[in-house]
Amino acid sequence: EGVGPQEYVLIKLQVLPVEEDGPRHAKMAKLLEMAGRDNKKIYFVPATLRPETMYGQTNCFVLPEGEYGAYTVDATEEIFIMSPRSARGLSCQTYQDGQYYTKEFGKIDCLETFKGDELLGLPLKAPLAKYEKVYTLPLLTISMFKGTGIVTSVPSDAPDDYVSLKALQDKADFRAKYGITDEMVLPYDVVPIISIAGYGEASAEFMCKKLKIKSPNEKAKLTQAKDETYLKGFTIGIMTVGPYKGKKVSDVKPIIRQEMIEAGQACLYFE
Ligand code: A2H
Repeated sequence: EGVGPQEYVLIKLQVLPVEEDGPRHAKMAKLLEMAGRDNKKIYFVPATLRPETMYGQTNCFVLPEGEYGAYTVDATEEIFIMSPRSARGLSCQTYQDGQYYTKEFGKIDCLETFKGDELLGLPLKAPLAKYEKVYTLPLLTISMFKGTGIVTSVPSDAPDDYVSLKALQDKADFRAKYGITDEMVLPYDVVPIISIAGYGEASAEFMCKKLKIKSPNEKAKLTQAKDETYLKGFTIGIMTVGPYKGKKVSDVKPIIRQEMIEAGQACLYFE
């Protein structure tokens, strides 16, 4: 795509103690215990192009059939959950001051592997989000060849996220199939965060309703909704929450990105 690499912002969503006893979260419970002994935190690290929308996070998506790993990140002394492909990519990139993410360039340390299914229904702490706790939910359209294979969900501004969360909220059988409880989805209303003239304060929801998009499989309509909201959000969007309330998205996007990086809530990833 285009010239040069794409810059993504990896958002760090911290894994909270597992809430169910079953076998599904056994590996994560063990990893949390081990990490706790070393005073380390474990994070899901979705890649995003829209760091300024993190106020609107309602959940985090993983691909149920995807293969993921838990990787040591020496530069931050943390553990990242991501695709093996992105872990290799990250290990060849610098964190700060020319220091690599991993101790040695290109050397990755995988502590555990997971099938996406084993990562569903986990509680996370998402930076800047209104909700204290959000859950990992299934998204079947995730590509394991892009970003980290994990997507943080902002249904107010991402049409894909809106229809996917809505499908889980509307369909009890869809939730049941992936072991997702009512508590993990029903309390999570769309959070209005960016006002766009003519599109209201939740442009993705507005466009999905206008185009009558009912399912994550309606690719053409979703692309139309995405193209329109993405461009408009950046060019004429105004923040309606947070410390930059009233400011233009195009002005504050780089500031919010930088603040999140400096606060240890995010880091950069190129591919
Ligand atoms: B964006 P591009 Cl609010 N599979 O983040 C599918 N989608 C992925 C992905 C993967 N492996 N990795 C990242 N993404 C999503 C926020 C957002 C995003 C908003 C609005 C639009 C938007 C919240 N989700 O993206 O192909 C991530 O969703 C519109 C394209 O590299 C990421 O940014 O251009 C975006 O797609 C990266 O897509």
